[in-house]
Amino acid sequence: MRTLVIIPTYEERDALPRTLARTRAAVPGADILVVDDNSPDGTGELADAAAAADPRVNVLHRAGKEGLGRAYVAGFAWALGRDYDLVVEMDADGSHPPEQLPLLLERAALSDAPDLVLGSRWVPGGAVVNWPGRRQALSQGGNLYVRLALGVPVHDATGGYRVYRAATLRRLPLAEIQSQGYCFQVDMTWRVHRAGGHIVEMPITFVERAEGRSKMSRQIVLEALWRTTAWGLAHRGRQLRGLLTGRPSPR
Ligand SMILES: Nc1nc2c(ncn2[C@@H]2O[C@H](COP(=O)(O)OP(=O)(O)OP(=O)(O)O)[C@@H](O)[C@H]2O)c(=O)[nH]1
Ligand SMILES: [Mg+2]
Repeated sequence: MRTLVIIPTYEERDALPRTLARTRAAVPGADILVVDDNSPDGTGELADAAAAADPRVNVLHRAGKEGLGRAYVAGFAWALGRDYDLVVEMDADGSHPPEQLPLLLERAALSDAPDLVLGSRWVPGGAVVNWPGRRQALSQGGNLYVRLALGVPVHDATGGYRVYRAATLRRLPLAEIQSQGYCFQVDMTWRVHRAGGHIVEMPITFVERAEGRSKMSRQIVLEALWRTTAWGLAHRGRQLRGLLTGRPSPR
């Protein structure tokens, strides 16, 4: 299976080199695409140097910081313009240990052909290292809210360590996506679910970043909250209308 690992970066100068080296070692047959939003700290130049030294490393430069969602949509378009079978999302900050990727890819290649393999912190065997209780509560509470509001039957819809089948991405209206922060992950999960996709969760160990600075912000949490609420209300409204008219709406 031809595989592309997309790594979005914004000011990841300290973490990126090691993440690239670990990823190359863990999945030597996979290509890598770094999507950098013109990081002021020189991450883009660093990625260029890595690409010059290694034909499996590629770089997509974007003009400025537009959020994780936009960076991934651009990365997906790059992937779909080429001949990949599997497309991976992975953070640059070391939170998603590349050594776990072979297992996720193996699962994606099984004969039930999942549309999406979610690396999950919140299934048995999953774990989080070095996160304060506050962050764990936010992630678990957020995921509970997503499950209740949208009826998506997964435990870690907000996680960003995942494998998509390229053919599945090709069928989704990616250009429509408005989500910017990590609510992008919820948005994508829900789109795959509504399209009737087969989603499986695999336990991962998430490790809090050791270098650099988190881009999580109050604004990103609020975006996820309001968008999920709006989608949930629309979804439950459709279901209710379906019940009342005797025409149950699809999921
Ligand atoms: N290209 C691009 N990458 C981004 C942007 N925002 C975040 N990233 C990258 O996306 C990945 C996840 O961002 P983090 O800052 O780790 O955010 P997070 O994982 O939600 O938050 P923490 O768990 O606190 O680290 C990292 O590799 C970031 O460098 C952005 O606007 N553009
Ligand atoms: Mg992170």
